[in-house]
Amino acid sequence: MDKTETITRPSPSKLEVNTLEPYWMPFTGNRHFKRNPRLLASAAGMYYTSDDGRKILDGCAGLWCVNAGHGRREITEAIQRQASELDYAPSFQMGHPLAFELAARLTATLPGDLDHVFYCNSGSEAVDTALKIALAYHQAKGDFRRTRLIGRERAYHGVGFGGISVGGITYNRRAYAAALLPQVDHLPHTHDLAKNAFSRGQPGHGAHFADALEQLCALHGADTIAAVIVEPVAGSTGVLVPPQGYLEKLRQICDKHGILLIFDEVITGFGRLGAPFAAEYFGVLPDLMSVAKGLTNAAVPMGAVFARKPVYDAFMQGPENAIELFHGYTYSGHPLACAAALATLEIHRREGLAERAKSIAGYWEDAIHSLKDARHVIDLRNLGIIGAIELAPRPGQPGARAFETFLECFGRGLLIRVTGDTIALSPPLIVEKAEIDRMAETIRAVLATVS
Ligand code: PXG
Repeated sequence: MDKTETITRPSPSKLEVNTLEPYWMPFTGNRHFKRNPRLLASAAGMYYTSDDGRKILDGCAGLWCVNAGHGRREITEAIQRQASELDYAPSFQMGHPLAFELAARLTATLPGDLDHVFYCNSGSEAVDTALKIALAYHQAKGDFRRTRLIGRERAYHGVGFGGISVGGITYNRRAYAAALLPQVDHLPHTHDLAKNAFSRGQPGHGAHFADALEQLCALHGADTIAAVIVEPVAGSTGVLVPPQGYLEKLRQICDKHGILLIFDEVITGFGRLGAPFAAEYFGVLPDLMSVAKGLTNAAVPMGAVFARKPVYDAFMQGPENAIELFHGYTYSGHPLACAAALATLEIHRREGLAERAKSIAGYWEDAIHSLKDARHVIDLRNLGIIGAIELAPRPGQPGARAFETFLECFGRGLLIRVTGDTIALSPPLIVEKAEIDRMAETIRAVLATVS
């Protein structure tokens, strides 16, 4: 597009886009997008409205983050009130009441002795924070050999150097290979189509994938490993549900060897599985938990790390005025984010969103698995209000079939996410049965037209 060209579309929101060129879009084919722009102008409940006035059913809660649905009035008002009362307070050596209130409310709802909260601004920052706390924890305890981090193949832990180092998505690492963290190793991923295709909920086969941690302990020396980080349900890589017994086994091996277990709950947190957190859903308590997204219903960026009592306590030593952890962000516990999070938690509590998700999860599972005979489908996966539809790749063109499906669904008023040749669905937890039906019907119809 010519740089001076002006695009002005008729729009109910009067959104005017002067030029698309200057914005370097994240994880987007910029040239394709700018030739075929897809702009969202407003949102309410389960729907976006595009800039040309079409209603788009949100099949992925934005990017797995708007769990309570769009445009929640209480959240908007809380942000507005907070902005006029206290716009910002320094986060180092100073505080403000809402940050403490939010931490107290969060920890009251967390399982086990996860009773401290460290704030940041995104999932990527939450992951890097959790990894740094894990490393610093062992140092604080005088266990200076534990410097190794273990991630997993196909994992997505955001885009910081820590996150891509423990992450396992090839394209996210390749260009930065020279600068990845040293002393990182990876568990195998748990995807086993031959044994587990079309599993409903947790697949029965594959707990043994956790035994690879014992092998890494033997290889590197268990006493050199600081932490293992996993997504309880891997999302971005195409929705990989943990096999039955797998997470329990990881926990046992970590306990046996004094290794910290980190759950990256950026997408599984805040009701997505039909429980407040995956830790509760699976009955496995991690030592550290990274969250973001649903924490504020995405209305203001915010991330956090939850730490168990012994982790926090290990740092609380030495002179009282000494800084215990050399880490933090200008916007840690930003007042607007805290206000949004408190209002979000109140909506979750009042509307019982995790319970609601649980009560509708069976219907969701049936809808996902109703696509078994749809064209191109080679696997269907689900847990809580997460669904995945894996397509056979078009020969020689990996990802093309799913991307065309995404474009065609958008044209028909349904927003889905695709990664590789997998369609991932994660609507807001307020989704109604009729909307679930529409998602399945639209995808079936579109797959019939995609070559
Ligand atoms: N950890 C996990 C498990 C995530 O899913 C991040 C960390 C990073 O969060 P931030 O806030 O830095 O983006 C994520 C992010 C998708 C998709 O469609 C998933 C994410 C982000 C964008 C798209 O699968 N997850």
